[in-house]
Amino acid sequence: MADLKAKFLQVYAVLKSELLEDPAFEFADDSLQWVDRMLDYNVPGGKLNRGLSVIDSYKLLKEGKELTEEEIFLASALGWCIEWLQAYFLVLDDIMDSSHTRRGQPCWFRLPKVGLIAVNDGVLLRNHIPRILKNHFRGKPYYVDLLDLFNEVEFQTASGQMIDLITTLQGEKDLSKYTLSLHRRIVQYKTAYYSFYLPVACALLMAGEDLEKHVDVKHVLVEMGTYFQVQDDYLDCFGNPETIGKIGTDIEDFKCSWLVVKALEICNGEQKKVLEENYGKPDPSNVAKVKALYHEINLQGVFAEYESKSYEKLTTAIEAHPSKAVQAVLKSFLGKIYKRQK
Ligand code: GPP
Ligand code: MG
Ligand code: MG
Ligand code: MG
Repeated sequence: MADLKAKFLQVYAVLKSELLEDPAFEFADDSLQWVDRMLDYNVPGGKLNRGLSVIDSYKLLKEGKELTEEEIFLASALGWCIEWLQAYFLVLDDIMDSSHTRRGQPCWFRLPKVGLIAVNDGVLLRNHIPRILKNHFRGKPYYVDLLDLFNEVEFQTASGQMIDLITTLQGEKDLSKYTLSLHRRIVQYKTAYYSFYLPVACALLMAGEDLEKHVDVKHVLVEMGTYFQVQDDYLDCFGNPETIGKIGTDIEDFKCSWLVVKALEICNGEQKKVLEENYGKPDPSNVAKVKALYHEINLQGVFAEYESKSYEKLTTAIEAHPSKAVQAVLKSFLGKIYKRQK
């Protein structure tokens, strides 16, 4: 595994240098340096779970057959396309959420020299993906399906992000619209497709599979992605910023987070008033009151219960799948995220 990660990281260096030598654009030294630095700052510094799981999944689909060097390279390149997509989303998401830190460093747009140039960097990151695909997959029978997959998933994510954002609009701040079904819709679209379905779908395409025949796999992965975003919402408030590498902003941002939805379900009239008066305000004293309320109603306990129930449900769904190889892919995913602290 360590060996695979080392190989995966080597592929990043190859892809980056190809992009920097792109014949479609004559980079001057300063633009070359900008892209180089922008990529290193935003692409490889995360957990790399999404990217690595393309190779993992492909390997499991091949049922233990030794992968060729070419297969490892291609699966890694697809994994990096997902990491590029993630970098593009995060650079822009941090602007939209007014976040401060990401992966243990200031958000890219917070750097004095960057600011809103980060918007264009997001566009560039996004445009790198079809260039990587063109460089390495143009001749493959599944090339068109790959392009279509990335486009579809990007559309779904941007649609989820839109709902995430417009539900928080100033002047329409109304907690009564925050329900579990709205939350589900947001997280399914903004997180689950690109984080969970996309890596497995890439591996399936590489293995010559027809994605239309794997709707049941998609269904389980979307459920898993939903669970993953509930964890993200939980960690936004209860996680250790040192460990998760980011400082939460969901309370300040009036987000339709799983925590506030659950709190609204549990609260009595008086507690609801505390939420209404303090949720979605930037002042630390308002945020502290919301957090104190979360503790008072034991949201941590509610989450722990949700977490073990989700694990059980997902395991049952996985074990119902007819293919042992697919089961192994899904179980490996679940194992990586169950009770995660970051
Ligand atoms: C995660 O939401 C969702 C995304 C990163 C998708 C962004 C999509 C765009 C089209 C820009 P989040 O805000 O809870 O993530 P985090 O907690 O990591 O900031
Ligand atoms: Mg965010
Ligand atoms: Mg966001
Ligand atoms: Mg979050």
